[in-house]
Amino acid sequence: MPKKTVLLTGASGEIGQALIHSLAEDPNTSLVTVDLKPLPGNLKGKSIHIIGDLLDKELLSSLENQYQFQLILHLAAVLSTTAERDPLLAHKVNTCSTIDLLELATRQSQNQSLPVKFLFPSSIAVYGLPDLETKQKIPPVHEYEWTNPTTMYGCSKLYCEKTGIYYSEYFQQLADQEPIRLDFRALRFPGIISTFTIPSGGTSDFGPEMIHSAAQGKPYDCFVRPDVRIPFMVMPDAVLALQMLAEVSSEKLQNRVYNVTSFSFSAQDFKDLAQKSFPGAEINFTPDLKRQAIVDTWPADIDDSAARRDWNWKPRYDGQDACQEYLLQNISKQYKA
Ligand code: AKB
Repeated sequence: MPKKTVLLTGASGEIGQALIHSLAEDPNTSLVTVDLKPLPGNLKGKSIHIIGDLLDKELLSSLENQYQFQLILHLAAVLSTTAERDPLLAHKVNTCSTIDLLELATRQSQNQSLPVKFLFPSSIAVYGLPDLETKQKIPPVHEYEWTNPTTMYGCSKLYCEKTGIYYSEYFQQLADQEPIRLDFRALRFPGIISTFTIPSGGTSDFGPEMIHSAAQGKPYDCFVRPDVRIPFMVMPDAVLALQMLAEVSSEKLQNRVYNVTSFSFSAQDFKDLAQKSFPGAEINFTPDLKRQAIVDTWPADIDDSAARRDWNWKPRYDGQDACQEYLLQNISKQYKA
């Protein structure tokens, strides 16, 4: 069987690192990774790693000339808090790099006469609820509701979703002959929690930061109110969702953009979980009103029934106990070493 060539951008980030572990296990995959940073030592040798900036046109043309990709996982992005501090940087990194890669994937789809699959991690940040009262009373939000983002990160993710759909469905729609187009698929992720890495620059980071601080015996000052609630999932489920969506045949997909979620936790739920597992953990709440206001526009829960219907999505870890099994046990081991 000929090897499948996969491009993974943002490879040194949290999801990127987790994905490399599983992608590199497949002997039929040749993995090319790109990031501004080197890979951590435990991932060295698992891919052809290129250190570089996706905004560098020369880097992109050398990737295009050297490889024919069948799958692109475009993870590189500036997260929501960092993006608010530098919206222009977020625009460049999040949207310009995406459009350049969509162009590359389109050319390669045509050269190979085969749609290149383009997997894109979107986010609950594409939603923008007008006020807390609405957040508290509405049912889990569907993909087509409340898409009025209030952050540059959310705007850029929504723009990339729409542009990906455009390249998949309408690119060169005026041409005499229907072109071969790429196959764009996106997941709207909730906050993600990993045992092995700590996020940075996000606004859902209060959950993972609290658990990691408690595991290290460090005090934690939470930047949102105790009642602030959003959806979350643990890293193995984020990887599972990307892999499932990459593998499902296109006939089964009724959408190109899917919500995926696992459990909804408030900041207080995280505190309870952390203190149950690490008795004596010191956790206080000192809300940063501006960051908290961002989380207040994100839904408390999202509806992922379309993913369940079309590609049998189901998280492996979907509750407090399961979360404890993956997260807390592994985290204790990590910090004991
Ligand atoms: C962030 O907080 O920016 C991200 C997200 C919710 O997409 N973790």
